[in-house]
Amino acid sequence: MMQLKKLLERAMRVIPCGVNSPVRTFGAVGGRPPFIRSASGCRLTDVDGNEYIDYIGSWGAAIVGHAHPAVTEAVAAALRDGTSFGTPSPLEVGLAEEIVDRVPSVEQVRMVNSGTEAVMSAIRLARAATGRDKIVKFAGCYHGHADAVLVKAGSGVATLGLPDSPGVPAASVESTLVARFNDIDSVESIFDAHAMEIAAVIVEPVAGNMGVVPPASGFLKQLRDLTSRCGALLIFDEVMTGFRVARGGAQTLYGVTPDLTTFGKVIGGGLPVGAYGGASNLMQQIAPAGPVYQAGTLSGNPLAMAAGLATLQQLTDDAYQRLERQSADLADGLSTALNDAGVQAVVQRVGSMLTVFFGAEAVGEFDGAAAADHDRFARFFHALLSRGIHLPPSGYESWFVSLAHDANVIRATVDKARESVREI
Ligand code: KE4
Repeated sequence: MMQLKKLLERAMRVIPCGVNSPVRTFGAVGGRPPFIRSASGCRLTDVDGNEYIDYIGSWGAAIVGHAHPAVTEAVAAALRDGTSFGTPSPLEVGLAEEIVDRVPSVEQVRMVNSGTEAVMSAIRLARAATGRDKIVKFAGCYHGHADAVLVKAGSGVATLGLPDSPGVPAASVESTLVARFNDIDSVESIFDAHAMEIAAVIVEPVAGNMGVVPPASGFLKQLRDLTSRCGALLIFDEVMTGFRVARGGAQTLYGVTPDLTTFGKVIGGGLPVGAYGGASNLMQQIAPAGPVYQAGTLSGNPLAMAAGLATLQQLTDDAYQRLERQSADLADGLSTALNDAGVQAVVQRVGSMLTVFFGAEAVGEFDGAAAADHDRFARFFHALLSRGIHLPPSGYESWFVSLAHDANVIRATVDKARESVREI
C-alpha cells in the first residue's frame, strides 16, 4: 500500500486529480484507484504487487488480452525501425486495408489519434458534404470530448443541446440536437422541426457509455430510413463496438449500413489510434483530395498501426466464437448469481461487452440507466475488487471480455460475484 499512497500523492501534485481521464478516479464508486504497473492476458498487477482479473480492458482496446505476444512483437519490430516519420509508411496502408476488408460500408479510411478526433472529423465531413450544420445525438451516448458532442439532453427528449461542461460555448452546441435512444418518435419530432438543416445523426449502434444498451429491434433501420429520406448522413460511432461485437462491427451484426463510421480502441491495440471512413465519394472530400481539412502529426504512426494490425489479425472467426461463448457464460453466470441471491438486477450484453444494472429489469435508454441503483453497483464493485476482480469503476460503463478470459477465469469471476452479492 505504501507504493500506492506515495504515488497517489505525487500524481495529485502534478496531474489534475492524479489521473489523465476522469473515470479513472473511482469518483463514481468511491475509494482510490490502484496504480497499475503491468498487465498480461486478462490480469492487471498494481504497484504493490496485487493482481486483478481485468474487465476494463483499456476501455475496449485490449480485446486480445494485454501484452499479447503477436502485438508485442509487432510493436517491437516497428520500434526498431523508428517511432514516427511524418511521412506515408507501409503499415498505415496495411491497417487501412484490413479495416476496408472487414467493413463493407468503408471504401476509404483516414487515421487519427483518438476516438474524439475521429468523431470531430466525421461530423465536419458530414456538415461539409450536406452543406448543413445541425447534428442529432442521443442522451447517454458519448462520442468523445469535442465541444459539439459534449452535450446532454435538456428537459424533455428532443431539445437544443445544453453544454455539458464549462468552457463549451453555447454557440458550439446550439446546432446539436438531443434525442432519446431507442425512441424513433423523438428523432422524427426533431426532423419534423429541422429536417433540411440536419447534416447527420450520430449514434453508438450499441450504446456502451450509459452502460450497455442494445438497439431496440428495427431502431437502427428506422434511423437509416429517416436520414436517407431527409438527406442527412447516418454516422455510426463504432469506437467501442467496432471489431468488438462482430468482425465487421455492429453494422454487420445488425445489417444496417451507415454513411460514415468512426473507430478507435481495438484498431490501436492499446496505442493511440482513431479512424473514420465511408464511401470513397464522401472520403474524397477530405484534404488534400478535397477541401475538408483534417490533419495530425502522429496520424498513422507505425507503432500504433503495427499494434492495431496485429490485434485485428488475431480476431478470426474462431476468436469471435470464443469471445461469444465466454461472454455468454459470464453474463449467464452473473444473472444466475444475482437471481439466486434475490437481488433485482439485469445483465445486458452484446458480444463481449456487457453491463450489470442493479435495481432494473431492462434498460432501453439513458433515463433507465440513470434510474438504476448505482450505489449498489459501487458496493458490488468494491466487493469484487477486494476479491481481485477489477470492474470498470462506473455503472455507466461496459465490462469488456477478452480472448484471454478463458473458462477458468469466467468461472472464478462468477464464483466471486456470487460471494459478493451476499454482502451488498
Ligand atoms: P477517445 O477520444 O477516448 O479515444 O474516444 C472517445 C469515444 C468516442 N466514442 C465512443 C463510443 C467511446 O466509447 C469513446 C470513449 N470511450 C470511453 C469509455 N466509455 C473512454 C474512457 C475514458 O474516457 O477514459
